[in-house]
Amino acid sequence: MTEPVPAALPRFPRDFVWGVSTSAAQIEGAVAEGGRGRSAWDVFAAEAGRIKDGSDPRVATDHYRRYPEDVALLKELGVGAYRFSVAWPRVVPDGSGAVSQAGLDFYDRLVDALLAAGVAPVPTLFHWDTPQALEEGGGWLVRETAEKFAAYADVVAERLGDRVERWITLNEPAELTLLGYGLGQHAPGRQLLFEALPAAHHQLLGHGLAVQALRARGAASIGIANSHGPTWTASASEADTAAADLYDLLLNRLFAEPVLLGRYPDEELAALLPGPVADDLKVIAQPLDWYGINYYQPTLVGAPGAEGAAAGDFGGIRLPPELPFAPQEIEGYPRTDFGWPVVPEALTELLVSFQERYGDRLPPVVITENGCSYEGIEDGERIAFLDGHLRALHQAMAAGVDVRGYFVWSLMDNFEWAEGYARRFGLVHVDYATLARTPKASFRWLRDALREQARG
Ligand code: GBH
Repeated sequence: MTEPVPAALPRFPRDFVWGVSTSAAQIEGAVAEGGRGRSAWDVFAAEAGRIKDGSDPRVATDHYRRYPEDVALLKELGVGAYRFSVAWPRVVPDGSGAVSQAGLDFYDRLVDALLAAGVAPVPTLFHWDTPQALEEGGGWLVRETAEKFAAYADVVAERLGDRVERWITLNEPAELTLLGYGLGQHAPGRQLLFEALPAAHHQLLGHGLAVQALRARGAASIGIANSHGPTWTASASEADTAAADLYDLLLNRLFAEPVLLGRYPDEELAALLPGPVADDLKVIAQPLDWYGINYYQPTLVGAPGAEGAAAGDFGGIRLPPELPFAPQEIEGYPRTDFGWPVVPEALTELLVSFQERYGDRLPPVVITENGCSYEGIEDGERIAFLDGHLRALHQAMAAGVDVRGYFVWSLMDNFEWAEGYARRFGLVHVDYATLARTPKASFRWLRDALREQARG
Protein backbone atom coordinates (compact mmCIF):
# COMPACT_ATOMS: atom_id res chain seq x y z
CA MET A 1 0.00 0.00 0.00
CA THR A 2 1.35 3.42 -0.87
CA GLU A 3 1.42 6.02 1.84
CA PRO A 4 -1.36 8.53 1.51
CA VAL A 5 -0.27 12.15 1.71
CA PRO A 6 -3.04 13.77 3.74
CA ALA A 7 -3.17 17.50 4.23
CA ALA A 8 -1.25 18.74 7.26
CA LEU A 9 -2.97 18.18 10.59
CA PRO A 10 -4.58 21.13 12.29
CA ARG A 11 -2.29 22.80 14.79
CA PHE A 12 -2.45 21.63 18.40
CA PRO A 13 -1.43 23.83 21.35
CA ARG A 14 2.31 24.22 21.96
CA ASP A 15 2.19 22.46 25.32
CA PHE A 16 0.00 19.60 24.06
CA VAL A 17 1.48 16.26 25.22
CA TRP A 18 2.16 13.72 22.47
CA GLY A 19 2.84 10.17 23.54
CA VAL A 20 2.54 6.44 22.94
CA SER A 21 1.36 3.73 25.34
CA THR A 22 2.24 0.14 26.24
CA SER A 23 1.65 -2.14 29.21
CA ALA A 24 3.95 -4.45 31.15
CA ALA A 25 2.23 -7.80 30.57
CA GLN A 26 2.00 -7.07 26.85
CA ILE A 27 5.65 -6.23 26.20
CA GLU A 28 8.05 -7.08 29.03
CA GLY A 29 8.39 -10.87 28.97
CA ALA A 30 11.10 -12.01 31.44
CA VAL A 31 8.38 -13.28 33.73
CA ALA A 32 10.73 -15.12 36.09
CA GLU A 33 13.52 -12.52 36.11
CA GLY A 34 14.68 -10.81 39.31
CA GLY A 35 12.29 -12.70 41.55
CA ARG A 36 9.13 -11.49 39.77
CA GLY A 37 6.03 -13.19 41.14
CA ARG A 38 3.41 -14.77 38.90
CA SER A 39 0.57 -12.65 37.63
CA ALA A 40 -3.01 -13.73 37.03
CA TRP A 41 -2.26 -13.40 33.30
CA ASP A 42 0.71 -15.83 33.48
CA VAL A 43 -1.58 -18.40 35.05
CA PHE A 44 -4.56 -17.73 32.78
CA ALA A 45 -2.48 -17.92 29.59
CA ALA A 46 -0.96 -21.23 30.70
CA GLU A 47 -4.42 -22.85 30.71
CA ALA A 48 -5.32 -24.61 27.47
CA GLY A 49 -7.73 -22.76 25.21
CA ARG A 50 -7.59 -19.36 26.92
CA ILE A 51 -5.48 -17.53 24.31
CA LYS A 52 -6.73 -17.80 20.72
CA ASP A 53 -3.35 -18.51 19.11
CA GLY A 54 -2.17 -20.69 22.00
CA SER A 55 0.53 -18.17 22.93
CA ASP A 56 1.44 -16.63 26.30
CA PRO A 57 3.20 -13.51 27.63
CA ARG A 58 6.41 -15.23 28.79
CA VAL A 59 8.61 -13.58 26.14
CA ALA A 60 6.27 -10.99 24.59
CA THR A 61 8.52 -8.39 22.92
CA ASP A 62 11.34 -8.97 25.43
CA HIS A 63 11.16 -5.30 26.35
CA TYR A 64 12.65 -6.12 29.76
CA ARG A 65 15.98 -6.71 28.01
CA ARG A 66 15.51 -4.64 24.88
CA TYR A 67 14.24 -1.45 26.52
CA PRO A 68 17.27 0.62 25.38
CA GLU A 69 16.32 -0.08 21.77
CA ASP A 70 12.70 0.81 22.50
CA VAL A 71 13.68 4.07 24.19
CA ALA A 72 15.77 4.91 21.11
CA LEU A 73 12.65 4.36 18.98
CA LEU A 74 10.67 6.73 21.23
CA LYS A 75 13.36 9.34 20.81
CA GLU A 76 13.34 8.95 17.05
CA LEU A 77 9.55 9.17 16.98
CA GLY A 78 9.83 12.46 18.81
CA VAL A 79 7.11 11.95 21.41
CA GLY A 80 7.30 13.98 24.59
CA ALA A 81 5.88 11.25 26.81
CA TYR A 82 5.76 7.47 27.13
CA ARG A 83 2.98 5.71 29.01
CA PHE A 84 4.08 2.27 30.27
CA SER A 85 2.87 0.19 33.17
CA VAL A 86 4.66 -1.06 36.24
CA ALA A 87 4.06 -4.77 36.87
CA TRP A 88 2.86 -5.15 40.44
CA PRO A 89 4.21 -8.75 40.73
CA ARG A 90 7.64 -7.58 39.52
CA VAL A 91 7.85 -5.04 42.34
CA VAL A 92 5.93 -6.89 45.07
CA PRO A 93 6.05 -10.56 44.00
CA ASP A 94 3.27 -11.75 46.33
CA GLY A 95 1.22 -8.58 46.03
CA SER A 96 1.99 -7.46 49.56
CA GLY A 97 4.96 -7.79 51.88
CA ALA A 98 8.47 -8.28 50.52
CA VAL A 99 9.60 -5.84 47.82
CA SER A 100 11.87 -6.94 44.97
CA GLN A 101 14.72 -4.47 44.60
CA ALA A 102 15.60 -6.07 41.25
CA GLY A 103 12.08 -5.34 40.07
CA LEU A 104 12.27 -1.72 41.15
CA ASP A 105 15.72 -1.47 39.57
CA PHE A 106 14.25 -2.27 36.16
CA TYR A 107 11.81 0.65 36.28
CA ASP A 108 14.54 2.85 37.69
CA ARG A 109 16.73 2.09 34.65
CA LEU A 110 13.81 2.61 32.28
CA VAL A 111 12.92 5.99 33.80
CA ASP A 112 16.54 7.15 33.62
CA ALA A 113 16.84 6.03 30.00
CA LEU A 114 13.62 7.86 29.09
CA LEU A 115 14.73 11.08 30.77
CA ALA A 116 18.10 10.88 29.06
CA ALA A 117 16.22 10.59 25.74
CA GLY A 118 14.06 13.61 26.56
CA VAL A 119 10.89 11.53 26.97
CA ALA A 120 8.74 12.01 30.08
CA PRO A 121 7.87 8.72 31.83
CA VAL A 122 4.14 8.30 32.57
CA PRO A 123 3.75 5.09 34.59
CA THR A 124 0.42 3.32 35.03
CA LEU A 125 0.49 1.46 38.33
CA PHE A 126 -1.90 -1.28 37.32
CA HIS A 127 -2.74 -2.61 33.86
CA TRP A 128 -4.51 -5.90 34.67
CA ASP A 129 -1.55 -8.00 35.90
CA THR A 130 -2.80 -8.78 39.40
CA PRO A 131 -0.29 -10.74 41.50
CA GLN A 132 -1.45 -14.36 41.43
CA ALA A 133 -0.99 -14.67 45.21
CA LEU A 134 -3.70 -12.02 45.63
CA GLU A 135 -5.89 -13.51 42.91
CA GLU A 136 -5.95 -16.76 44.85
CA GLY A 137 -7.35 -14.83 47.80
CA GLY A 138 -10.18 -13.40 45.67
CA GLY A 139 -8.30 -10.73 43.72
CA TRP A 140 -10.29 -7.55 43.19
CA LEU A 141 -13.42 -9.18 44.58
CA VAL A 142 -11.98 -8.55 48.05
CA ARG A 143 -11.40 -5.20 49.69
CA GLU A 144 -7.89 -5.98 50.96
CA THR A 145 -6.60 -5.95 47.37
CA ALA A 146 -7.40 -2.21 47.20
CA GLU A 147 -5.40 -1.60 50.38
CA LYS A 148 -2.48 -3.72 49.17
CA PHE A 149 -2.54 -1.82 45.88
CA ALA A 150 -2.09 1.46 47.73
CA ALA A 151 0.85 0.04 49.70
CA TYR A 152 2.46 -1.04 46.43
CA ALA A 153 1.77 2.42 44.92
CA ASP A 154 3.67 3.93 47.84
CA VAL A 155 6.67 1.66 47.19
CA VAL A 156 6.81 2.67 43.52
CA ALA A 157 6.35 6.38 44.29
CA GLU A 158 9.08 6.25 46.91
CA ARG A 159 11.52 4.88 44.33
CA LEU A 160 10.53 6.81 41.18
CA GLY A 161 8.86 9.90 42.62
CA ASP A 162 11.96 12.07 42.37
CA ARG A 163 11.87 11.73 38.56
CA VAL A 164 8.26 10.95 37.63
CA GLU A 165 5.85 13.87 37.41
CA ARG A 166 2.72 12.32 35.90
CA TRP A 167 1.13 9.15 37.25
CA ILE A 168 -1.79 6.94 36.22
CA THR A 169 -3.39 4.72 38.85
CA LEU A 170 -5.47 2.16 36.92
CA ASN A 171 -6.05 1.11 33.35
CA GLU A 172 -9.63 0.35 32.33
CA PRO A 173 -11.20 -1.12 35.46
CA ALA A 174 -14.33 -1.60 33.31
CA GLU A 175 -12.67 -4.16 31.03
CA LEU A 176 -11.10 -6.08 33.91
CA THR A 177 -14.47 -6.21 35.67
CA LEU A 178 -16.46 -7.23 32.60
CA LEU A 179 -13.98 -9.46 30.76
CA GLY A 180 -11.97 -10.82 33.70
CA TYR A 181 -14.57 -11.31 36.43
CA GLY A 182 -17.88 -11.07 34.54
CA LEU A 183 -17.36 -13.08 31.36
CA GLY A 184 -14.14 -15.00 32.01
CA GLN A 185 -12.49 -14.14 28.71
CA HIS A 186 -9.58 -12.37 30.37
CA ALA A 187 -7.67 -13.31 33.52
CA PRO A 188 -8.68 -14.40 36.10
CA GLY A 189 -11.29 -16.20 33.98
CA ARG A 190 -14.21 -15.83 36.38
CA GLN A 191 -17.76 -15.86 34.98
CA LEU A 192 -19.70 -14.06 37.66
CA LEU A 193 -21.83 -11.80 35.42
CA PHE A 194 -23.37 -9.17 37.71
CA GLU A 195 -21.69 -10.66 40.75
CA ALA A 196 -18.45 -9.27 39.31
CA LEU A 197 -19.45 -5.76 40.39
CA PRO A 198 -17.48 -5.79 43.67
CA ALA A 199 -14.36 -5.94 41.47
CA ALA A 200 -15.39 -2.57 40.04
CA HIS A 201 -15.83 -1.01 43.47
CA HIS A 202 -12.58 -2.36 44.84
CA GLN A 203 -10.60 -1.17 41.83
CA LEU A 204 -12.13 2.28 42.19
CA LEU A 205 -11.32 2.24 45.90
CA GLY A 206 -7.79 1.10 45.04
CA HIS A 207 -7.56 4.07 42.68
CA GLY A 208 -8.59 6.49 45.45
CA LEU A 209 -6.24 4.98 48.03
CA ALA A 210 -3.40 5.08 45.50
CA VAL A 211 -4.11 8.76 44.80
CA GLN A 212 -3.72 9.38 48.55
CA ALA A 213 -0.46 7.41 48.64
CA LEU A 214 0.94 9.26 45.61
CA ARG A 215 -0.06 12.66 46.99
CA ALA A 216 1.61 11.80 50.31
CA ARG A 217 4.82 11.25 48.31
CA GLY A 218 4.42 14.62 46.63
CA ALA A 219 3.18 13.44 43.21
CA ALA A 220 2.60 16.48 41.03
CA SER A 221 0.09 15.21 38.52
CA ILE A 222 -2.28 12.22 38.76
CA GLY A 223 -4.87 10.73 36.42
CA ILE A 224 -6.71 7.48 35.68
CA ALA A 225 -7.13 5.72 32.30
CA ASN A 226 -10.77 4.74 31.86
CA SER A 227 -12.16 3.26 28.65
CA HIS A 228 -15.07 5.13 27.16
CA GLY A 229 -17.01 5.22 23.92
CA PRO A 230 -20.39 6.59 22.93
CA THR A 231 -23.26 4.13 23.21
CA TRP A 232 -25.52 4.30 20.18
CA THR A 233 -29.10 3.04 20.53
CA ALA A 234 -30.27 0.49 17.95
CA SER A 235 -33.75 2.01 17.68
CA ALA A 236 -36.03 4.39 19.54
CA SER A 237 -38.02 1.45 20.93
CA GLU A 238 -38.37 1.28 24.69
CA ALA A 239 -36.60 -2.08 24.87
CA ASP A 240 -33.60 -0.95 22.81
CA THR A 241 -33.34 2.34 24.68
CA ALA A 242 -33.37 0.57 28.05
CA ALA A 243 -30.73 -1.91 26.88
CA ALA A 244 -28.46 0.85 25.54
CA ASP A 245 -28.88 2.89 28.73
CA LEU A 246 -27.87 -0.11 30.81
CA TYR A 247 -24.81 -0.74 28.65
CA ASP A 248 -23.80 2.93 28.98
CA LEU A 249 -24.36 2.75 32.72
CA LEU A 250 -22.17 -0.33 33.14
CA LEU A 251 -19.33 0.49 30.75
CA ASN A 252 -19.13 4.28 30.98
CA ARG A 253 -20.97 5.88 33.91
CA LEU A 254 -20.17 3.25 36.54
CA PHE A 255 -16.49 4.12 36.21
CA ALA A 256 -16.64 7.85 35.46
CA GLU A 257 -19.15 9.06 38.02
CA PRO A 258 -17.63 7.76 41.27
CA VAL A 259 -14.35 9.40 40.21
CA LEU A 260 -15.79 12.66 38.87
CA LEU A 261 -18.95 13.15 40.93
CA GLY A 262 -18.37 11.04 44.04
CA ARG A 263 -21.47 8.93 43.52
CA TYR A 264 -22.65 5.80 41.75
CA PRO A 265 -25.00 6.53 38.85
CA ASP A 266 -27.76 4.15 39.82
CA GLU A 267 -29.22 2.85 43.07
CA GLU A 268 -30.10 -0.63 41.88
CA LEU A 269 -26.54 -1.02 40.74
CA ALA A 270 -25.10 0.40 43.93
CA ALA A 271 -27.08 -2.23 45.85
CA LEU A 272 -24.96 -4.91 44.16
CA LEU A 273 -21.75 -3.35 45.49
CA PRO A 274 -20.14 -4.30 48.81
CA GLY A 275 -21.54 -1.56 51.04
CA PRO A 276 -21.72 0.78 52.72
CA VAL A 277 -19.92 2.74 50.02
CA ALA A 278 -20.45 6.34 51.18
CA ASP A 279 -17.05 6.74 52.86
CA ASP A 280 -15.29 4.91 50.05
CA LEU A 281 -16.79 7.32 47.52
CA LYS A 282 -15.06 10.21 49.30
CA VAL A 283 -11.75 8.42 48.80
CA ILE A 284 -12.57 7.55 45.19
CA ALA A 285 -13.57 11.11 44.25
CA GLN A 286 -10.44 13.00 45.25
CA PRO A 287 -9.57 15.66 42.71
CA LEU A 288 -7.48 14.53 39.77
CA ASP A 289 -5.16 16.68 37.71
CA TRP A 290 -6.53 15.19 34.51
CA TYR A 291 -8.89 12.45 33.36
CA GLY A 292 -7.52 9.82 30.96
CA ILE A 293 -9.76 8.34 28.31
CA ASN A 294 -8.94 5.27 26.21
CA TYR A 295 -11.09 5.53 23.09
CA TYR A 296 -11.49 2.87 20.42
CA GLN A 297 -15.02 2.93 18.99
CA PRO A 298 -18.69 3.57 19.60
CA THR A 299 -20.97 0.64 20.47
CA LEU A 300 -24.41 0.15 18.96
CA VAL A 301 -26.65 -1.55 21.50
CA GLY A 302 -30.15 -3.00 21.44
CA ALA A 303 -32.24 -5.42 23.45
CA PRO A 304 -31.19 -9.08 23.33
CA GLY A 305 -32.95 -11.19 20.74
CA ALA A 306 -33.72 -8.14 18.63
CA GLU A 307 -33.06 -8.23 14.93
CA GLY A 308 -29.44 -7.36 14.14
CA ALA A 309 -28.07 -8.56 17.48
CA ALA A 310 -24.54 -9.76 16.77
CA ALA A 311 -24.19 -13.51 17.15
CA GLY A 312 -21.11 -15.18 18.58
CA ASP A 313 -17.82 -13.35 18.35
CA PHE A 314 -18.25 -9.60 18.67
CA GLY A 315 -15.17 -7.41 18.36
CA GLY A 316 -13.15 -10.33 19.69
CA ILE A 317 -15.49 -10.74 22.65
CA ARG A 318 -18.09 -13.45 23.06
CA LEU A 319 -21.11 -12.05 24.87
CA PRO A 320 -23.41 -14.64 26.44
CA PRO A 321 -27.07 -14.42 25.38
CA GLU A 322 -28.28 -14.01 28.97
CA LEU A 323 -26.95 -10.44 29.18
CA PRO A 324 -29.70 -7.80 29.18
CA PHE A 325 -28.13 -5.90 26.27
CA ALA A 326 -26.85 -6.93 22.85
CA PRO A 327 -24.23 -5.01 20.86
CA GLN A 328 -24.92 -4.92 17.14
CA GLU A 329 -22.66 -4.55 14.13
CA ILE A 330 -22.16 -0.92 13.11
CA GLU A 331 -22.55 -0.74 9.33
CA GLY A 332 -21.26 1.87 6.94
CA TYR A 333 -17.76 2.44 8.32
CA PRO A 334 -14.42 0.85 7.47
CA ARG A 335 -13.19 -1.83 9.87
CA THR A 336 -9.83 -2.66 11.36
CA ASP A 337 -8.38 -6.18 11.03
CA PHE A 338 -9.94 -6.85 14.42
CA GLY A 339 -13.38 -6.03 12.95
CA TRP A 340 -13.80 -2.85 14.99
CA PRO A 341 -15.53 -0.03 13.11
CA VAL A 342 -13.42 3.07 12.45
CA VAL A 343 -15.53 6.05 13.56
CA PRO A 344 -13.36 9.10 14.26
CA GLU A 345 -16.33 11.45 14.69
CA ALA A 346 -17.48 9.36 17.65
CA LEU A 347 -14.40 10.64 19.49
CA THR A 348 -15.65 14.21 19.05
CA GLU A 349 -19.11 13.07 20.16
CA LEU A 350 -17.70 11.31 23.22
CA LEU A 351 -15.67 14.29 24.38
CA VAL A 352 -18.42 16.83 23.81
CA SER A 353 -20.92 14.61 25.66
CA PHE A 354 -18.49 14.21 28.58
CA GLN A 355 -18.19 17.97 28.75
CA GLU A 356 -21.99 18.29 28.72
CA ARG A 357 -22.52 15.54 31.29
CA TYR A 358 -19.84 16.53 33.77
CA GLY A 359 -19.20 20.23 33.16
CA ASP A 360 -16.97 21.78 35.78
CA ARG A 361 -16.41 18.44 37.45
CA LEU A 362 -14.43 17.19 34.45
CA PRO A 363 -10.73 18.02 34.80
CA PRO A 364 -8.62 18.47 31.65
CA VAL A 365 -8.78 15.34 29.50
CA VAL A 366 -5.90 13.28 28.11
CA ILE A 367 -6.51 10.59 25.49
CA THR A 368 -4.42 7.86 27.11
CA GLU A 369 -5.05 5.28 24.33
CA ASN A 370 -6.31 5.35 20.77
CA GLY A 371 -5.23 3.01 18.01
CA CYS A 372 -6.06 0.12 15.73
CA SER A 373 -4.98 -3.33 14.65
CA TYR A 374 -3.83 -3.83 11.07
CA GLU A 375 -1.39 -6.25 9.46
CA GLY A 376 1.65 -5.07 7.60
CA ILE A 377 4.47 -2.60 7.74
CA GLU A 378 3.17 -0.33 4.97
CA ASP A 379 0.15 0.46 7.10
CA GLY A 380 -1.68 3.22 5.25
CA GLU A 381 -4.88 2.26 7.07
CA ARG A 382 -3.30 3.10 10.43
CA ILE A 383 -2.18 6.47 9.07
CA ALA A 384 -5.74 7.18 7.95
CA PHE A 385 -7.04 6.05 11.36
CA LEU A 386 -4.68 8.33 13.31
CA ASP A 387 -5.17 11.24 10.94
CA GLY A 388 -8.96 10.97 11.26
CA HIS A 389 -8.92 10.66 15.03
CA LEU A 390 -6.56 13.59 15.50
CA ARG A 391 -8.82 15.77 13.37
CA ALA A 392 -11.82 14.61 15.45
CA LEU A 393 -9.90 15.38 18.62
CA HIS A 394 -9.05 18.84 17.36
CA GLN A 395 -12.72 19.44 16.62
CA ALA A 396 -13.68 18.56 20.18
CA MET A 397 -11.06 21.05 21.39
CA ALA A 398 -12.43 23.71 19.05
CA ALA A 399 -15.85 23.00 20.59
CA GLY A 400 -14.43 23.84 24.01
CA VAL A 401 -13.29 20.51 25.49
CA ASP A 402 -10.01 20.98 27.37
CA VAL A 403 -7.79 18.19 26.01
CA ARG A 404 -4.12 18.25 27.00
CA GLY A 405 -2.60 15.18 25.38
CA TYR A 406 -2.93 12.19 23.05
CA PHE A 407 -1.24 8.77 23.37
CA VAL A 408 -1.27 6.20 20.56
CA TRP A 409 -1.87 2.57 21.44
CA SER A 410 0.72 1.24 20.88
CA LEU A 411 4.44 1.87 20.43
CA MET A 412 4.92 -1.65 19.10
CA ASP A 413 3.05 -4.84 18.28
CA ASN A 414 2.52 -6.83 21.46
CA PHE A 415 0.63 -9.51 23.36
CA GLU A 416 -2.99 -8.60 22.71
CA TRP A 417 -4.46 -10.48 25.70
CA ALA A 418 -6.89 -13.27 24.73
CA GLU A 419 -6.05 -12.66 21.05
CA GLY A 420 -2.40 -13.51 21.60
CA TYR A 421 0.06 -12.04 19.10
CA ALA A 422 -2.35 -12.16 16.16
CA ARG A 423 -3.53 -8.57 16.51
CA ARG A 424 -0.96 -5.92 15.72
CA PHE A 425 -1.54 -2.46 17.22
CA GLY A 426 2.03 -1.15 16.90
CA LEU A 427 3.61 1.81 15.16
CA VAL A 428 6.62 -0.50 15.20
CA HIS A 429 6.39 -4.02 13.78
CA VAL A 430 7.75 -6.88 15.89
CA ASP A 431 8.94 -10.08 14.21
CA TYR A 432 8.18 -12.61 16.92
CA ALA A 433 10.72 -15.12 15.53
CA THR A 434 13.66 -12.74 15.92
CA LEU A 435 12.10 -9.97 18.07
CA ALA A 436 13.42 -7.48 15.51
CA ARG A 437 11.69 -4.10 15.58
CA THR A 438 10.82 -2.37 12.27
CA PRO A 439 9.15 1.04 12.23
CA LYS A 440 6.01 1.00 10.09
CA ALA A 441 4.87 3.69 7.65
CA SER A 442 2.63 5.06 10.41
CA PHE A 443 5.69 5.56 12.65
CA ARG A 444 7.31 7.77 9.98
CA TRP A 445 4.04 9.59 9.40
CA LEU A 446 3.62 10.39 13.10
CA ARG A 447 7.28 11.40 13.43
CA ASP A 448 6.88 13.85 10.56
CA ALA A 449 3.57 15.15 11.90
CA LEU A 450 5.15 15.82 15.31
CA ARG A 451 8.07 17.64 13.70
CA GLU A 452 5.57 19.76 11.80
CA GLN A 453 3.68 20.54 15.03
CA ALA A 454 6.93 21.51 16.75
CA ARG A 455 7.80 23.94 13.94
CA GLY A 456 4.55 25.91 14.25
C1 GBH B 1 -7.25 -1.52 25.62
O1 GBH B 1 -8.45 -2.13 25.88
C2 GBH B 1 -6.24 -2.01 26.59
O2 GBH B 1 -5.99 -1.05 27.60
C3 GBH B 1 -4.96 -2.44 25.95
O3 GBH B 1 -4.22 -3.19 26.86
C4 GBH B 1 -5.26 -3.21 24.69
O4 GBH B 1 -4.13 -3.81 24.14
C5 GBH B 1 -5.86 -2.25 23.71
O5 GBH B 1 -6.95 -1.59 24.27
C6 GBH B 1 -6.29 -2.88 22.40
O6 GBH B 1 -7.29 -3.82 22.60
O7 GBH B 1 -17.43 -3.20 20.67
O8 GBH B 1 -18.38 -4.02 22.74
O9 GBH B 1 -17.04 -5.52 21.36
C7 GBH B 1 -9.39 -1.94 24.86
C8 GBH B 1 -10.78 -2.05 25.34
C9 GBH B 1 -12.65 -3.31 24.85
C10 GBH B 1 -11.99 -1.57 23.36
C11 GBH B 1 -13.44 -3.93 23.78
C12 GBH B 1 -12.79 -2.19 22.29
C13 GBH B 1 -14.70 -3.61 21.86
C14 GBH B 1 -15.96 -3.70 22.64
N1 GBH B 1 -11.57 -2.56 24.30
N2 GBH B 1 -13.87 -2.93 22.82
S1 GBH B 1 -17.30 -4.15 21.78
